[in-house]
Amino acid sequence: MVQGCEKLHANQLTASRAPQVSYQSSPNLAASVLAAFRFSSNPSPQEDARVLEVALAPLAGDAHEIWTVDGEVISGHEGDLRWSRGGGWLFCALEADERIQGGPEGAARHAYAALARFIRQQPECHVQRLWNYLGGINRGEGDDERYKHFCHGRAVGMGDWLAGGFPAATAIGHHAGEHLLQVYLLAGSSPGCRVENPRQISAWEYPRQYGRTPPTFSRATVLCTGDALAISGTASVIGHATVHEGEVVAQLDETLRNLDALLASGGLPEGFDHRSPLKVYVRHAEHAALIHQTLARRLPGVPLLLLHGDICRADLLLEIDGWRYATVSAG
Ligand code: 3EB
Repeated sequence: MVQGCEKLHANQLTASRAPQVSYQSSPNLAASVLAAFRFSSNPSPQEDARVLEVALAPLAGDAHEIWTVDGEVISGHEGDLRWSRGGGWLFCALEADERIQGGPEGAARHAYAALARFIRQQPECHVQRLWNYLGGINRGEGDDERYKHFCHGRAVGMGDWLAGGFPAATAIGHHAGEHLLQVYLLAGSSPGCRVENPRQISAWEYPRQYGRTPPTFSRATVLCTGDALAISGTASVIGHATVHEGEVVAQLDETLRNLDALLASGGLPEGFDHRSPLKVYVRHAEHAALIHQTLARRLPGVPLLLLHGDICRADLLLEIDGWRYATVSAG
């Protein structure tokens, strides 16, 4: 990926292993915490640049996600960006206000242009994973759906920044008002490796029916350290089509088949284990118990965090993203 990276500073750590991601009920913000997310239906701004309140209500599981790295983390703010770095990794987040930036398209354009400007200057300039949360994601008909405006603004804001290979991503609708766009990312000092799913068409090649501007993400990234797969939002999609409309368990089964295909495609061992945290975005809160029970049976021991969010296609009832580590750590 050609990203115009500055030379790595001599004193800059090069990552030797992936950030360790876990869900916790009451986290302690140790010096080695790169980022801490609290999932909540009404997020409030946080002083600590590593802490982000994400506008999704938890439905089951421990509502804090913690990323820990090897080494001390430093952090700061720059304009409306917040960042932290340590152990060879960079976390960066931006919250944009659609009322100021011009709706979902303008907010996405602003967010991605600002992130590009900042990240390009950093030693850890290789984006491996991106998350996007916006309100009212399915409101609007056809090409006017807010998600499609977001996709267009994201592509324009990115420009040629990630043209060498889109990172893995998630885009989910929150319920905390239509003006808030939250975007955050993980970057490293060398490129990750993009992974596609042979069961699915690449999102950037989706046909016209899904919008003027196709979504710009890949299905997963093998992190530059080679020891973890960062998995994009994965749903009940085959080829480019949604399958099992209206059937929540069948959508869950299809999603699990897509996750298995991604592990194989990324060269990871089969299955998920106690170190493979998965976030499950659930459109209808009343489906949470059934989804949780089914997943707990299919994936015993896997840390699960269920969140109340809208999937970017109105006919999708759930989506799953997460991490799969290549080896079991001693710690
Ligand atoms: C799909 O497979 C479902 O726009 O960044 C999944 C992950 C989806 C990321 C994005 C969209 C995005 O097309 C939707």
